[in-house]
Amino acid sequence: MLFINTPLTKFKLTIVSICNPSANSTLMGLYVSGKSFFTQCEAEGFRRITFFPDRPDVMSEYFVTLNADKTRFPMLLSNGNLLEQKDLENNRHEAKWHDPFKKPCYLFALVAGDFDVREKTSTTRSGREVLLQVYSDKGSGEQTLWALDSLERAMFWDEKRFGLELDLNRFMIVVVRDFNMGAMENKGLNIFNASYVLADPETATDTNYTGIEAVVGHEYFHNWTGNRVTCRDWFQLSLKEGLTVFRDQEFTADMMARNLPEQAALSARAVKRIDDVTRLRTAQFPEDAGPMAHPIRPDSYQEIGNFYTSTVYEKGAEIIRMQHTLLGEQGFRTGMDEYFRRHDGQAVTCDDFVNAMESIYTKQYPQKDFAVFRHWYSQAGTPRVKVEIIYDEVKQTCAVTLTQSCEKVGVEKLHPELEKKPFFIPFHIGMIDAEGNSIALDVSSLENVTTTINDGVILELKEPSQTWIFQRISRRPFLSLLRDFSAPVYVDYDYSIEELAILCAHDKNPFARWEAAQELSSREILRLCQVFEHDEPASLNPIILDVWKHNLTDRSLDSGYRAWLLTLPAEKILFEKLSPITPLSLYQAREFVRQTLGSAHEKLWLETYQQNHHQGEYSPDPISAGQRSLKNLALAYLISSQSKQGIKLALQQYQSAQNMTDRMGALSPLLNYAPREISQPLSQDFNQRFQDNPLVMDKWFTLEALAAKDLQQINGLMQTPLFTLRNPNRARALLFQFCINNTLVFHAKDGSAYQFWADKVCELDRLNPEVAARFARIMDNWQRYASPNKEFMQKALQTVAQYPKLSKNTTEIVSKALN
Ligand code: HT7
Ligand code: ZN
Repeated sequence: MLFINTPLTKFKLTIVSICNPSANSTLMGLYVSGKSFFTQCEAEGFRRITFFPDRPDVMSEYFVTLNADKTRFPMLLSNGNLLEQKDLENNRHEAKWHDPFKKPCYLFALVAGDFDVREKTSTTRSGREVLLQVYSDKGSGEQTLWALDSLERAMFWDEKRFGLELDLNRFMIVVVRDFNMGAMENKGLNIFNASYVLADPETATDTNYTGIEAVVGHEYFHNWTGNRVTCRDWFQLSLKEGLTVFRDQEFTADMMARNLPEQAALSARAVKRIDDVTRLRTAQFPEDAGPMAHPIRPDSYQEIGNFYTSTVYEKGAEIIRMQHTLLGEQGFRTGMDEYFRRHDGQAVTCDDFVNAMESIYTKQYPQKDFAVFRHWYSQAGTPRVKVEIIYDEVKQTCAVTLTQSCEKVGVEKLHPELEKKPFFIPFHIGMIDAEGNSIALDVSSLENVTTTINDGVILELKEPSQTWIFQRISRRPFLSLLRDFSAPVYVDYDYSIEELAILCAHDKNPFARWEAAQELSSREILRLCQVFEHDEPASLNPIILDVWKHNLTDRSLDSGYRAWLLTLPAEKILFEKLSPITPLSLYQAREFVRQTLGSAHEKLWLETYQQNHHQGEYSPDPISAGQRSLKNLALAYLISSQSKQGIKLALQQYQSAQNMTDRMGALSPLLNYAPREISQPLSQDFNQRFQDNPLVMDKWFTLEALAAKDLQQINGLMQTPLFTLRNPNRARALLFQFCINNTLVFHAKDGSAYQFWADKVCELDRLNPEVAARFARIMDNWQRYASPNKEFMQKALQTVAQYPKLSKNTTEIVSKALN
């Protein structure tokens, strides 16, 4: 506590702080990574550096002087503009920086060290010259070209799409190897986890390239949505994060569709949307159904570090996207302009953002009310929308009724007096006939319909239940529902398998077509899960075989999109549909479907492989990346079904690979499914080849963690000299990946891996509470598992809860889970 007994007039306060950055393993505040100094101040790191009213609404102008040994720390960086740099006595030097913009202290940063620098000058749309720079550890400068170019693309995109220009003369990105998250948007001095900057074809995959572009964009876009307009308090975190995720998603979609003909552009956009929705369903839907469920604007927290969640980020982005859908592209842009007009330079709330959007919406639609939309900010849980239709052949009408519901979740359950209010759900639908032709939807006499998009319409569901009657529907339609995933909800509609098969093959909306394939295969896997639970003989519904054959051979579709159409739903998404969760039989069922599809269509997979296998110079563009993803998917199907030809192709691909996507695309299925004597030498080769590249060694640890057949192998990997818990990337690569994605070993019925998890949470907690708390969340949904897993999980959680001196971060997670 600091008491200042001075009259309430202007005064100067000097504080001298002494800290020990090399002993700081939390990676919050000022710390050492390699031989350099870095800071991480969001959310509450600045208070670890000096006394300060560390809140986002306290905004100050910073003058920073850095003074250091010139040999060890030739580069001294901070936010804003460099005022002067000069040599001092005793081989020391100093640099003075000034950031002209007032900012909260969470955006403060300093870096001191020796780096490779890649830079370019660029010109903003108003004609100002700006310097863009990427600093990375010595020897890695060759790998920063893609990041620097991505930064310039982000700069141009924000000018074009939102009219937002860079407001500084210099924009720096600095790479750090030890970092708790992906990157940090400090004003003018972004600090990045190396995994989101460094890339070259030999060491980075297509996913890495896309991830770098997206994260570089994300942090750059924060300069306006987060830095120029910031949060009043941390409950408003989604104000900047949800909005900035939405902006980075749109940036990636526009980059992916760039320069493509119309059809290919549509499918590239669909690929991006599918990817985002898959991420939402894998991480956010389970979160919204568990003990950590919270609205995108949480009402309470014990430790803000625990609320950098998928809900605040990804669901937050969906809530922004719905406003974009309701206002339209132009209306949304006007709303953004209005938001900046009202709030530039301020620390504001989510309500302020919605007010700006609402002002445009009510101008556009004076008779409509936007108020209900705010419930998305105050209520948690994933709503369900039940769809019912009545088709009248005589009147040629089709009545569509939507009914919404949302169970209480998380702390909402502790408040019986609370009634959940309806959400404002923009529900995009289309109708097709049996041949896949669109049925025109006449909305002239309908209310509560927003816009028509191509051949579909947006139904505005605001009440518990509403009906829309469509006229002149001459045939019983097939419903294409929640196109483009227009709202973050579950849809309940009683499709027949045959209807789904039609949609899988013909829906004109690429997202909905993929969705139909997911629904069809989900149903089959869940049915087979019961079959395996009861040890009954299993066989695959031939309709699935037909649909997969149709899509495998539909060469009118781009490869990248086709790869998604042919991918089975992720285990985590399927877990959400099971009550109770039986992880091992679900795993068995999913594998059975994959292997059956692999062997039944072996010839087609081999052909698909050949059609998409091209050697030549690497390019991360979406068409080439799509071809690699389809051919590697083909390999995975083939090898999982023990195809000799598939194994042979993978061995060849591994040996001749000229890029990391191909190398891993071959190695991963071999490690998982081929005999150990085939895969082991390749894994060793991979390890030897890339020993000196930490990011590739992370990949190796993940490959091994996912292929491990018992806990002993994981313990063995932890004993290798390259493993350390101090580096979050390494801990994530081995431990997180093992616990999240190696279902067979992690969920073994003896519960041994759960105790292993408990030990590692405690070990990690002593070093780095932020990362430990994230790791602890793996057990969030333990109550929904079947016995005996459930009891073993509970015991493991209790072990952690009883650990002496457990951090506040991890305590919040395990106590909520056990409650
Ligand atoms: N705004 C950044 C959040 C962040 C962070 C939060 C807690 C601990 C460490 C952290 N590093 C970065 C990242 C972003 O969303 O852009
Ligand atoms: Zn962010």
